[in-house]
Amino acid sequence: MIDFYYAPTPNGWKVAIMLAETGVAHRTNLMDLPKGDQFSSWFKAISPNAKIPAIVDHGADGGAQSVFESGAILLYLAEKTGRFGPTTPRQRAAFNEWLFWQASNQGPMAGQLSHFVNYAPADETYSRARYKGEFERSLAVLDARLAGRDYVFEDYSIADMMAFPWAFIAKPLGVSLDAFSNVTAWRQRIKARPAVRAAINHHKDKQFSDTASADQNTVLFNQSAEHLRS
Ligand SMILES: N[C@@H](CCC(=O)N[C@@H](CS)C(=O)NCC(=O)O)C(=O)O
Repeated sequence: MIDFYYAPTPNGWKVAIMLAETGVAHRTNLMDLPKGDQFSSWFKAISPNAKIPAIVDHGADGGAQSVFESGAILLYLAEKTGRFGPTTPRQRAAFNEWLFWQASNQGPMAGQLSHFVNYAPADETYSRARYKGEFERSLAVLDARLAGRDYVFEDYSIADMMAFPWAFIAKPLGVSLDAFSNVTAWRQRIKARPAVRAAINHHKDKQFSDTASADQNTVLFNQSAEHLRS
């Protein structure tokens, strides 16, 4: 049995998709991020960066195993189930490239764009333009990778689950996919999967409001080192 610490956000969806695709037995623990559940001591022992997603696998060899960071969780689940992941060292190197790329490029750039589009209190013209450009740049990288391919690798895999969620919500971030035809076709292909639809609808009613600005929510949007020390 796996405990899954989740909120309905792009990073939460990645793991929700993998759990739905593989059918691994799990229990979803919904985290109230605007309220600050992620800063509880018990949760920081599982996820030291105080962010979802995280899992605890109670059935791991040698006792319970906790894993934080979406890419690390996807690799762990791929290895555990023998599905959707690399099977040789050469493949592992290629998977790591695309998982690290998403976690350090596409994800943070889209996340900052989302912050300045949805939550920043005042006019943020410069910041919006900066992160829109960076997110579009990452879409161009993905588009080039997908030229002549249905998926990031030959078959549907955790590399697709990793990159899909931010591409899925590009439009509400003010980014058109029209110029990225390979990404558009890939996004449709993935969105059509029943497991993906189930995952992105998982506790959809608990999505936090796009109108809650940084002024209104000091827990979520005005963090400092103090949040991690307490
Ligand atoms: N690099 C991390 C990013 C995780 C992340 O940013 N999670 C967000 C939700 S999408 C979060 O927990 N935010 C709560 C907070 O910042 O306090 C991953 O890929 O797992």
